[in-house]
Amino acid sequence: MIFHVLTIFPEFFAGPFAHGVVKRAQDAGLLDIRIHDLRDYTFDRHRTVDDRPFGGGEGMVLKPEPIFLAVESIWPARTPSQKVILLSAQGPLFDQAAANRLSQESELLLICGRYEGVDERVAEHLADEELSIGSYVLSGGELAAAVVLDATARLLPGVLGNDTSAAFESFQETGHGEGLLDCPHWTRPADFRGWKAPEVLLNGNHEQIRRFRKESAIAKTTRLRRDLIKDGPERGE
Ligand code: 9D3
Repeated sequence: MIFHVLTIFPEFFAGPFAHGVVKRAQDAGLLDIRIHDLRDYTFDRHRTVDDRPFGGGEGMVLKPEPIFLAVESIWPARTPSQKVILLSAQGPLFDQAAANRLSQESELLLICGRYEGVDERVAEHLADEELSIGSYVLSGGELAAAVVLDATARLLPGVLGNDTSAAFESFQETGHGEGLLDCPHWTRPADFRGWKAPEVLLNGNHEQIRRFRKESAIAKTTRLRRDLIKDGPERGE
């Protein structure tokens, strides 16, 4: 899968993609990440990418010309399989279902917003969709692009030892198993500062272990994420 990222901070991405799963996926040739500097698509002396908002108000807005020109240079003959995603605080929320969906694409271009926002013509006439990673204010789309790329790349066939067969699709993660958080985990030492790992996990009885994990997943979900429990109240009380 090919990911293009369009940003005014290309150096930002040296860190997030140089480690772990994303790094290994690139080294294995399963993932190709190409970072593009938006300022390379400007022609004035100051390499201007932003301007003041029509109608007045605080802050600056990313201009449309460099963004359209960048996409048209990256994809001179853009096909319907080449999808543009605008990371913006206004988009619908990115979740595991969206990651599953994006992992089926072959080539994506992520546009990172900055300042007060991006000229609306980018959302209207260039992007296939807008995505936000959560209901909080970030200072730009770069962190969001890294999140979307990481969550999507780890689902690619072969990346996490994911099966490359057709069966793989039906096993794609839903985010929380059967609507539950993962069960809690322990590792050695069995006694750490007097805090003991549950005895049942050490006794080798796999039927007991399976039941303990199911029960502790339900208990943890009830405590931390009651909103995930089906038929339960939306908000804990
Ligand atoms: C303070 C400015 N906000 C008015 C209430 C609007 C605003 C403009 C620009 C809010 C955030 C941003 C920059 N954020 C993003 O570009 C962004 C983002 C986010 O802020 N939250 C969650 N996901 C994303 S994806 C891109």
